[in-house]
Amino acid sequence: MVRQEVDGDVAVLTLANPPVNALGAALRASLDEALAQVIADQAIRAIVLAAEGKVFVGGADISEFGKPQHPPSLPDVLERLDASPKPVVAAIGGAALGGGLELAMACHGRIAAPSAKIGLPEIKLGIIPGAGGTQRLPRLIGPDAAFAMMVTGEPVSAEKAAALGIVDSVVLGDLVAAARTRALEIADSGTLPRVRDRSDKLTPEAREKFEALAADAVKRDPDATNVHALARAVRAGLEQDFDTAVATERAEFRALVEDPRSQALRYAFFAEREAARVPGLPKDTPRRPIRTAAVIGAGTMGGGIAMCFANAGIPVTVIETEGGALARGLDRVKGLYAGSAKRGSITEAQRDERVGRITGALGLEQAGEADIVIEAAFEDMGVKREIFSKLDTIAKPGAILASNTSYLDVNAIAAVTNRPQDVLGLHFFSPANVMRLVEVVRAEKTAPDVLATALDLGKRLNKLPVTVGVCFGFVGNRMLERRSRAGERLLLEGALPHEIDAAVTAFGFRMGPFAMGDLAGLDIGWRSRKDFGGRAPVADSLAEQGRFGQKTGRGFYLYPDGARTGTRDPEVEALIARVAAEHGVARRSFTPDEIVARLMYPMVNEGARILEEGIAARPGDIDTIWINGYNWPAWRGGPMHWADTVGLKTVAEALSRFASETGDDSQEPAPLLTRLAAEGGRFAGLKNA
Ligand code: T1G
Repeated sequence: MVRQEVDGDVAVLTLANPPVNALGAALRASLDEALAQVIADQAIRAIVLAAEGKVFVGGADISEFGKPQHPPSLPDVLERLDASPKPVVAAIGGAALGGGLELAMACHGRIAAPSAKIGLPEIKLGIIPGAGGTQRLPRLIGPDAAFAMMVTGEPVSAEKAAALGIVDSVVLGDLVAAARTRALEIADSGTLPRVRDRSDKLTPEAREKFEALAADAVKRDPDATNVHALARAVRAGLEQDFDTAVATERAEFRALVEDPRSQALRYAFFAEREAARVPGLPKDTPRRPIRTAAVIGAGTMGGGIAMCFANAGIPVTVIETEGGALARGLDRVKGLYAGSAKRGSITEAQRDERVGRITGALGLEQAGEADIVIEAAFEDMGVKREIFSKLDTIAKPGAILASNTSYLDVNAIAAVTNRPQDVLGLHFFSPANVMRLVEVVRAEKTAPDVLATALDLGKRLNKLPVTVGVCFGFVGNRMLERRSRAGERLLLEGALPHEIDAAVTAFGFRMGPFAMGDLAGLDIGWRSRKDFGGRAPVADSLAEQGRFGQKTGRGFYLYPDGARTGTRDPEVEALIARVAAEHGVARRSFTPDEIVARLMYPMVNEGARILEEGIAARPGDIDTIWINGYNWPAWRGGPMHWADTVGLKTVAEALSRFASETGDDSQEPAPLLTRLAAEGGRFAGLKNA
């Protein structure tokens, strides 16, 4: 837990609690005891606090929240540092996050390695720093800069941390030796520079800037209880003495730990990491080397996928069948990189490096040397089967053959090759170079090493790969189809497009389904329904009139003069009434809560079926998909976690009611949901399916 070494009259304490030195109860106790010993040891003049592994301290142990706290608490350990008559200097060799940074700020000095990331990400977990962070950071860098850092939760580089004044210096080479020197310098100086004693940064100007930032933040997200709490905690530090303000912060923090938003965000944090573990896929499964890639299709998706490889340093060939499409695709990619460089999100050198890793080529035979080939061609089974049967003879032995299909049967695609074990789906989400989620579609014959390689590749591409099984729409789109169908039905029953969109955005989505449809283009769904069957009477009627949405200036809404936000169109509302009459559907008004239930419960029901069929291994995988692929509000934890908070009995009873109201018996609760509801169970209680 904490190793002690003595080097002359300096004690070096090294935290060792893999994988991230999280400050769980055992580590806190071990650190507290070690500090007590070296502080009491007359032979020791100064102390260095170091850590093992690539992370300095990843924060408090999030898995302990909401459970009985074992002493000493982190504030107790920091009080020991405050009371220390000897200097303690932190040697920050890696990420110092949350409680890790709070620990370092309670030291008398901080030396960082160039690779260290420094931050207080608590806001992302629906809480705020709870061990002095809202008090010490403002004393180091001012309440304005501190609030700005804490309200986004984004870490800064070691260099930036030094420029701000969070760390004293950034040192290449032997970090502990540098920290040792600094600790002895402080010991020799005869003074103990405690952050809590500083007030030079707490100026009226800085306070004014802080209050303006706080007002903005609260206005931007009025329901974010933790943003309000963060403002109150920082303000307390400007109005109360240090210890009183720390107590204020602690009270705010403890209240937030019990907040359902924070419980959902902490659930999502672990669900995302759990998704990387595929039941039955041993950790030591061999991987195939991926040194080069080929993407078939230079369209929006193909170009975006190619950018993911180029961004990860993997050379990639983009293959088209004709020169014009290839040139247009490559130009689009170059334009995207130019935009990023112009905005400063990448340097010009990075732009040129990444563009340089993407080669255009004509003809499938150019894919012959690639370690992985990703097909991103037209969403048509005939096209895909033709491509895969050719790739079967062109791709080198052992190459992984992946389809970026959003819906289609990957087993049927694999079946046209003589190497079904090398075939799987990699369903990227648009825009592929931005969205983190990738549904890794495991076909019946996909070999374990191919799946393991694809999951590692997903992480290497800085994506969030979640393993799913083969069915129409896999997990995300299969559930989305249920919400779309429910939305269409609601239109016929009397809820207007803007009422439905308003209920969905109030629920926490960035956009409602109809505004989203107008943005994506109503022609896409219309064509897909024509190919795969299914009817959306209102959306189809609009598409048949050429009302495709923003791209035609009219869809569910009107977009006069290229407006980006739609306005209500009486013509559409009259059309809906006509279609409802044709279908003999009586109309009535709906409350926002009814709209949310009618849209989201069928999704949850489909999620239950997906679990029953083993298409997803666990409810957390479904939630991870919806938070990262469809912008389900993370503070609601995803559809399955949210259903647990609603109560599965409530959900099941409502679904039965919807089935009888709409005559659609596919709304009847799935057997798994019925069983859990009857037992008073929760999806969270399910072990891996
Ligand atoms: N607590 C418990 N487990 C943690 C953890 C944490 N803080 N951080 C990571 N893990 C686990 C994670 O679940 C995974 O487990 C393994 O470590 C590797 O994680 C009092 C209250 C540090 C940048 O929010 O951002 O301090 O799946 O895959 O990609 O004010 O982990 O292997 O079983 O993410 O190398 C604030 C959260 C806490 C940082 C490393 N701290 N962690 O990234 O590894 S609240 C955070 C991260 C707090 C104080 C407050 C990242 C990382 P498993 P990983 P990585």
